[in-house]
Amino acid sequence: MSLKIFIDGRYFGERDAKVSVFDHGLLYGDGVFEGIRIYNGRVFKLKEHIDRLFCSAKAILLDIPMSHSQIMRATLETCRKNKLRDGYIRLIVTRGVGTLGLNPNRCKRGSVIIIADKIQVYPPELYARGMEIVTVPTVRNLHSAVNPAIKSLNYLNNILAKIEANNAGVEEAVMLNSEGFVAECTADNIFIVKSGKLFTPPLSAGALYGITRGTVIDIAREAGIEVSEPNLTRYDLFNADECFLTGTGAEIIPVVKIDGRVIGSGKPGRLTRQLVGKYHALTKATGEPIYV
Ligand code: PXG
Repeated sequence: MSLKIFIDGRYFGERDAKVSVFDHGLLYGDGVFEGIRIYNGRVFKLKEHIDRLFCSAKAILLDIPMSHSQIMRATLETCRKNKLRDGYIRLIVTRGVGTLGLNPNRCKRGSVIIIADKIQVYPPELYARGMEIVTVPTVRNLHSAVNPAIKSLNYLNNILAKIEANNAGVEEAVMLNSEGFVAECTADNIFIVKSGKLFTPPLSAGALYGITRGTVIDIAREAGIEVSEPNLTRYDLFNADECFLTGTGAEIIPVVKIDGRVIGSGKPGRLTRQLVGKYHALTKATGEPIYV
């Protein structure tokens, strides 16, 4: 069955779901997006994702031509039309159709696209064994250039880092900022455990305000685990007891080797496994119901 894709208030089949070659989303990466998960017939953290979409849009002076509640309803409707119980939603707002010049004022109206599909996840062995990651030469965008808090369609900074990770034979890269502090990975935030406490880089180090990151911080604090957000160096990563990444796609994935250094015991750690259990329980039990 062909997917039904929402574009500006109408639904199109996969073959007909197209945007103009004059859309500045394509010409310049001018737009914002969100990646959202569907678990068990519910959209997980939908409000938080739409809030972040509006924050990203505000930062780039992009008027979203729908309200928060209209986007919420259209997202749920798109899930229903595609009969999904588990899956992945890509919410995109582009600057819209303009001229061959980067001036966004030439674009009359932003375009809203919602794709809801099945999800491809990392293989289960990777979660069981833990993954290996490397730090890469490409540094995270400066705040003063393109703020990494903006989830924009301009992902080349991350893509270059991903290529460098692939070239090193691993799946994910740790990106440092221009001062050499740990920022985040290409599509995930990073955490370490040291002496029973949880640490993750601050947003000011160049991390996205990850929704999974926020959820994990809440879960950990509720379980009485101390969480702080200091600047971290590669040395801190190498000497951690445990390490894991968080993201909508990856959920919580243990890391067991960084730049050739074995982390902790070389196996997914106890605290990481505890958080994974709590996270899975939350994804199953909460979220915006699709079928009511
Ligand atoms: N950092 C970056 C740069 C991201 O793009 C995260 C951290 C994690 O944030 P959330 O809010 O998801 O916990 C992201 C999220 C994909 C995909 O298709 C990428 C993301 C999310 C979902 C899917 O590669 N990136």
